[in-house]
Amino acid sequence: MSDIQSIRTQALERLEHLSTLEDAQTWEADYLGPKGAVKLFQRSLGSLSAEERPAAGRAANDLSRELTEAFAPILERLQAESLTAGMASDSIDVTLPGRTPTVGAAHPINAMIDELIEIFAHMGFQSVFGPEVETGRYNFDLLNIPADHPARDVWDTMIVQAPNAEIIMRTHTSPMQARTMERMEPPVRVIVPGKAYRFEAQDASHEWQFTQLEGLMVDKDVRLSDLKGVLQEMARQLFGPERKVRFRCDFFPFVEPGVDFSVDCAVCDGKGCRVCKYTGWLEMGGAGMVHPNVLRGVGYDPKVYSGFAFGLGIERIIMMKYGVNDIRAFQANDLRFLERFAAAGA
Ligand code: FA5
Repeated sequence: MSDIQSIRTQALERLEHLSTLEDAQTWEADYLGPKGAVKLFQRSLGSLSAEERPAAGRAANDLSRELTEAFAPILERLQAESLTAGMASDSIDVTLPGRTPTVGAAHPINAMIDELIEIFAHMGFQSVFGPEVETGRYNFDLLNIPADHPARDVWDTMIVQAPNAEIIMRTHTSPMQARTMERMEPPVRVIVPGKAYRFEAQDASHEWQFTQLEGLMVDKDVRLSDLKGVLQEMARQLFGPERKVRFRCDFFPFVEPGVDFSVDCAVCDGKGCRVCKYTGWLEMGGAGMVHPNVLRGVGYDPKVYSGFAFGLGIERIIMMKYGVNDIRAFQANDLRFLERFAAAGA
């Protein structure tokens, strides 16, 4: 019996000093495990006399219960402490700032197309889209540019199907004028955003593939002043309420009269700066009253109907609005350039 007393004293004494989960596991094995002191004592009961055995057996059972009960809360506390320590050392540092996920944004050209669609929708224009691979008939013939016309040379055409150059990459969005009028009766009020292609040397303001916005309005009594009003409104919406539009005579075979149109420079307020090359004006595109031959070509009677058309370069508008000085940046896929527009909410 003195054995069991000393096991109890020693076990309770060690229990008080347990400070880690490993210590606790060792203690449990030493006293309560299958080879622990209590079990060994129980196994040794057989060597006792018949009188001593019952009391010793009871004492062993009492001790086993007492130690189990005393050990349980200590084990629970050490397990909880070990879990907290593990989380602090090898998992998440909740104080670190999170990683911002990369969020995509529309390409500046697509964002500008959306902006233009919205502006023109408010003026009653619907958006239509057409093929980038065109026939000479729509790209030239129906636009009053016959095969032998010198103006055909102005458009540096990319030929898809030689030798008669009938299938080409469209050199402008104007072929959609005839395609739209063939499908619709007046009144016609459309814009056509889309890609155009020209076989020309690239520089800071010229690309071989670029984007245009065509506009076409045909009805009874459409006048040059309507064209001016529509483009003025577009410029105000794009660049601010103070903007003015300027028209100067220009030649395009499919309009009569033909004009080029510019907007006074928003950067210097028309005073002259690097962006507008010190002229105070930024050229945006060509325009004019639809030529009677174009109207006739699609079966409209020019004595009844009149209309205006315009075509502008979308990259050039973005360049003006955001001060981009090289058109080649739009297709270079440099994220530093593209992210500027995402940040501007363009
Ligand atoms: C035309 O393409 C005519 N179709 C515009 C038009 C439509 C006139 C309807 C009358 C009536 P032009 O070649 O000037 O015209 O091009 C119009 C605009 O497209 C230019 O002012 C410019 O902003 C843009 N552009 C033309 N060529 C390029 C190019 N290589 N790179 C980038 N933008 C270009």
